[in-house]
Amino acid sequence: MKRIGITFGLAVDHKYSLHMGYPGAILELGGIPMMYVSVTATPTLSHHSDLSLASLVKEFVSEVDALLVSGGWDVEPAQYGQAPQPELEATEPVRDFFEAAMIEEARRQGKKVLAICRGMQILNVSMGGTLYQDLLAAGFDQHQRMDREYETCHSVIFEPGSELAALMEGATEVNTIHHQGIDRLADGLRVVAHSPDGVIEAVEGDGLLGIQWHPERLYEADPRHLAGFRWLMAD
Ligand SMILES: [Mn+2]
Repeated sequence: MKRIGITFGLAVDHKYSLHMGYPGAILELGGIPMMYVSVTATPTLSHHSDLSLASLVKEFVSEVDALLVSGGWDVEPAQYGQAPQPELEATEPVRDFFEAAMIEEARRQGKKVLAICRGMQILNVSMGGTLYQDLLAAGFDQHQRMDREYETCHSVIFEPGSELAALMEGATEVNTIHHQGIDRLADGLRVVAHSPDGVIEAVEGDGLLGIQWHPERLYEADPRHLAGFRWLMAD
């Protein structure tokens, strides 16, 4: 059975959270979800504080067959060289560094990475790309539909030949609960789906798949949304 490492972060201060659909989808496909909480690797009270972030993520990634980077709050704009704009919402700086290190290590070890919502954004940023801090402010439609997180809200247009499109078996309607999105795409990634108003909704790269919508909230109603997870679990 494949072991899939899943990263996650804060719900509110001092409390972690992970939508149950992420491990749920892995279990649905016969995999073992392994949860890796975002850590700094600098425990202040430890007498064994010789763990660097690099050595910690090396251990973590070694334990799994592939990596799933889950959704969450905003990416810190300093990560892509920008000052915060007024529309910026809560950020998770510790998580930014942790997940960027996990992604880098997974790529080094030749393990696949599926990155969802914030995950796709940190994937792009960690490889040198930038984000729109707020899609509405940048002139796009409203993509933040928390009131309909389990429903499809807009369509996506796939690029011909996309691996994800083939796995989706014709499903093109998705949910949308993000207010940030990819601006400049990182080298090594290619756009494979966008929304009608031009927001990048999925990217692919060598062993990399990024999805801006939330299939972990849709697969129970429409199993075609297991597509990304199937890709992650495949050899
Ligand atoms: Mn969207």
